[in-house]
Amino acid sequence: MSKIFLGLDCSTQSLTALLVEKSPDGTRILHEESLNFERDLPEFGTRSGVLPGTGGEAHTPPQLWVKALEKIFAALHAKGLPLRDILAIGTSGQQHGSVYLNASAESALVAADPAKPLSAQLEGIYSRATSPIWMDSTTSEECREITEALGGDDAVCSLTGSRAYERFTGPQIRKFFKQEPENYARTRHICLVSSFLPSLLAGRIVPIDAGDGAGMNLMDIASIKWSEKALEATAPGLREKLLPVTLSGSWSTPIADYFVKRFGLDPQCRVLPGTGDNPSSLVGLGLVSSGRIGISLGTSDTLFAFMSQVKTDPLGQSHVFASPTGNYMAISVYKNGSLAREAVRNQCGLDWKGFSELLEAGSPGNAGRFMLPYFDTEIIPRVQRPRVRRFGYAVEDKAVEVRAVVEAQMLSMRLHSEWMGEKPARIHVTGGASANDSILQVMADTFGVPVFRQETANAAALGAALRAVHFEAEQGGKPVSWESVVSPFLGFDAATAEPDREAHLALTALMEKYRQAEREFLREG
Ligand code: ADP
Ligand code: XUL
Repeated sequence: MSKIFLGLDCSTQSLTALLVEKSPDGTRILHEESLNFERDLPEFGTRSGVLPGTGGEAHTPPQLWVKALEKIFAALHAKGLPLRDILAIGTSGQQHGSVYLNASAESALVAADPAKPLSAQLEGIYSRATSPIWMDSTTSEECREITEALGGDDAVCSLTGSRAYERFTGPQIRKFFKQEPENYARTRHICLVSSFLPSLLAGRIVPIDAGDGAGMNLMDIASIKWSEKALEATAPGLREKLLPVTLSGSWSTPIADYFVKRFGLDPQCRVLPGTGDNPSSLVGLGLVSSGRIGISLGTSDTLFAFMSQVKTDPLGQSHVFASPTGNYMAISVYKNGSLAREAVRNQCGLDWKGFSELLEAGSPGNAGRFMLPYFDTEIIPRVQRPRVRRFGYAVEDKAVEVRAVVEAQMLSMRLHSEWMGEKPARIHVTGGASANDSILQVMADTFGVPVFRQETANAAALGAALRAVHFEAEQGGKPVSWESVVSPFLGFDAATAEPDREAHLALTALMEKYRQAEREFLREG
């Protein structure tokens, strides 16, 4: 008898549903369905899921997510997928984004009539028509105010896991309180995007999961509870507007009658609290024990690391979130990822095949030649004026240039993850550029560990479904290892790239030159 689980991921641009089937033959992905906000819900007028805004404002109407949820269930239902057999639903969402609900919200959710569209019945539940999302950068003043009230950057970072950032929910809430005090006062509940989705599914307001709670500058990262100090520094009366933080897997509630009657779900189906897309991807990428890091080579390069204990970045450049396994994770975002590799590829007049050939033709460590690759401004380390600096060669030397950009990216990731104190034993890669084996070889050589390519593009949705699998397995009363839940998706039979010892030594030597050059560059300002 097979069991079915649903994972839903509400990202910036799309909503993805992923069904996992667990049977005596193993666990597999049964179906993936995606809906694109701009293309499939044009009536909201978003561009790539975001309303046109000025001066760094990035908002999305929350009704778009309600309609998307209905639409994706309708699509799954129409395809005859076994919705009745879903035992549990895990959700994840773009981090930091917030939804503001008035006092009528909960009763409207409970009373929703399955004969009518859900979105039409929820139009009156908001105390703020649009939701600020993670791309919003309009709260520098509020970040400064919160930082000052809490005693400086280092104090905020060690209390909440990150310095105050414009996109984090606390500064966004403070701005709303300052600019619209009356609407703030009529706000009964503040949800995250990641807790709004399960609230719709459950027909009640669902608590905030610790993984995304850590993206608010409001949660004490060590105790996994709201920090009274941070709440006070943000806005008055905030405590009453937030449900308690919960640990992933320790809470669930039955699916709302609406989804039972309208789409045929089983009334016994459980809804879990939703987490952020990054903590969810941690599970989807199989990063459930020490020594595993994940690297996504997308538009930006992002490094995820499982951490058994809480530890914060002394330079405040990386974020620390709670992980669904009850541990922690660090996440570091490098802006000069694929776009920097593309800049070099284009400047050398190459396609990816030509780029890879030149990369392979060079020798690891580039005979001591290297670059500082700030084609754009950079987050880690903080560089505000784009500049590329080359050491020991000229830009015309294409082969050296191609190797220099990839080695610089890998060296920078290795260097700036030293503070995590967890030496990786293996790296799991995903994202568009992970298709390139030559780049993965440089990664394996730099870190000195094997690199495994993940086949799933939807790591966050898979992670959400696997959290549901883990939750259901533990209902038997015995603890179930996360390893057993993620292992069917890891493809550990063969590494995509194995490190070469000589190459690793050469790159380790180059890292010290790189460290020194970066330090001097940053000192120049
Ligand atoms: P996003 O962050 O938008 O999800 P993707 O993960 O889809 O991005 O990655 C897109 C990037 O992948 C492109 O910008 C491109 O530079 C890069 N890419 C695609 N194929 C290759 C390749 N063979 N070698 C290197 N980079 C590649
Ligand atoms: C993480 C962040 C983004 C969003 C994207 O801090 O802002 O990764 O979660 O969905």
